[in-house]
Amino acid sequence: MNVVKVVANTPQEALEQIHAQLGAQAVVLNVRKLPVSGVKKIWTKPQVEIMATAPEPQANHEDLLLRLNDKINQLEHEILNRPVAAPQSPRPRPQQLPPRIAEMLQTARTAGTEGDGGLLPAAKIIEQLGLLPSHARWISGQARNFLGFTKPRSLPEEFALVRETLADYWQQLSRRHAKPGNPVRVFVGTPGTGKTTSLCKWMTQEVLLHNRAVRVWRLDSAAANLADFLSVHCEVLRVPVERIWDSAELIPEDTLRFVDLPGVQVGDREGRRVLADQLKELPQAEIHLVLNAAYDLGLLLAHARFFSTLPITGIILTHLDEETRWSKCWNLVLATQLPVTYLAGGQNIPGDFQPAQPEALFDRLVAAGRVEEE
Ligand SMILES: Nc1nc2c(ncn2[C@@H]2O[C@H](COP(=O)(O)OP(=O)(O)OP(=O)(O)O)[C@@H](O)[C@H]2O)c(=O)[nH]1
Ligand SMILES: [Mg+2]
Repeated sequence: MNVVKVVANTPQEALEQIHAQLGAQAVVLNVRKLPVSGVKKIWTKPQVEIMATAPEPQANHEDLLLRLNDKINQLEHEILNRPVAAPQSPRPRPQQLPPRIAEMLQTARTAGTEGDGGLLPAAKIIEQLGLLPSHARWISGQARNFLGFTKPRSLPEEFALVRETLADYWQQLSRRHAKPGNPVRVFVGTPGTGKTTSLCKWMTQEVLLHNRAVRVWRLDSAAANLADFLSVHCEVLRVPVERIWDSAELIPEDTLRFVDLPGVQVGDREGRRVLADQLKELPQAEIHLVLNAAYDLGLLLAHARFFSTLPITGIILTHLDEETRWSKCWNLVLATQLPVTYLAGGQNIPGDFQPAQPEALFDRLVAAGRVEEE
């Protein structure tokens, strides 16, 4: 990766230099204010350092589908030709595709049935890749009821059907929870999941890449909001940051509004009550539950259950630099019936922060299974 570092007096100047060197699509990796030491502080203004790189060339949609089909074909080939494991072998790891899938697929073919428990073989395989059994049964049923269902002729066709069914369900959830216009973006969750970091990443992209006007509210709740780094980051980007929400204040309609709140521990009902009262004051808010994807699924579901009394509109998954079990993402969507809105990874700002795409997440789930197999 060719990383370019630029130091300038303002973020705008730095960005102009980055664009001149790498083009308008440059990806900003990090932004920081350079400290000024000693007596120089008196006459020197702090400078801004931006690190950026050229964007990765994007594969087009058809290429991606071709690659996915190729992967599924390889997967099918491996499953059907896989040697049966020795009887003393330990329980298969959740990400492994056990040999009984091969038997099941064979049975499904020779007997002309759809396999174990009436599940579509593709649903059975994604269960082996980590999808909870109840979700696998659900998706199998849904895929059968999907518009214009005709029995798929091959496993790749069946995977394409499951992929489409899941993506369609995800879009339904997104539409169900979408807020009209330009809602206030609010971040809630347990302490330390990456709420403020996600806000900084999102805000930085909007300011530097899209030139949007942004305002930030760093609010206290039952606990004080100690995120000083948010205020420093806003200062670097020249984004106004407030400590009190004033509902009477008139803000231009195209300004993006972000609200940062301190975390609430699971079980802290008083903290959650105070938070719920604060959320009522924010009109038409898009409320993102920020979850650390490196936690176990059981813990994530417990967190989601605790916050489910709030009007959550979507989930942001952080720490994806530490976690690659993509089945967790699908289990969360299906269990909470909330869309995952953004995926974030790493401590750098803006670093990795992208809208979540259901098709890409399905492809990653399948691809991750393949990597485990190799
Ligand atoms: N590895 C990794 N670290 C992260 C990620 N997101 C945040 N962090 C780190 O996790 C720590 C907590 O991040 P914050 O953004 O302050 O978390 P928060 O949810 O706002 O925390 P509270 O406001 O105290 O509830 C910081 O050290 C971040 O740098 C991520 O995606 N990956
Ligand atoms: Mg915070």
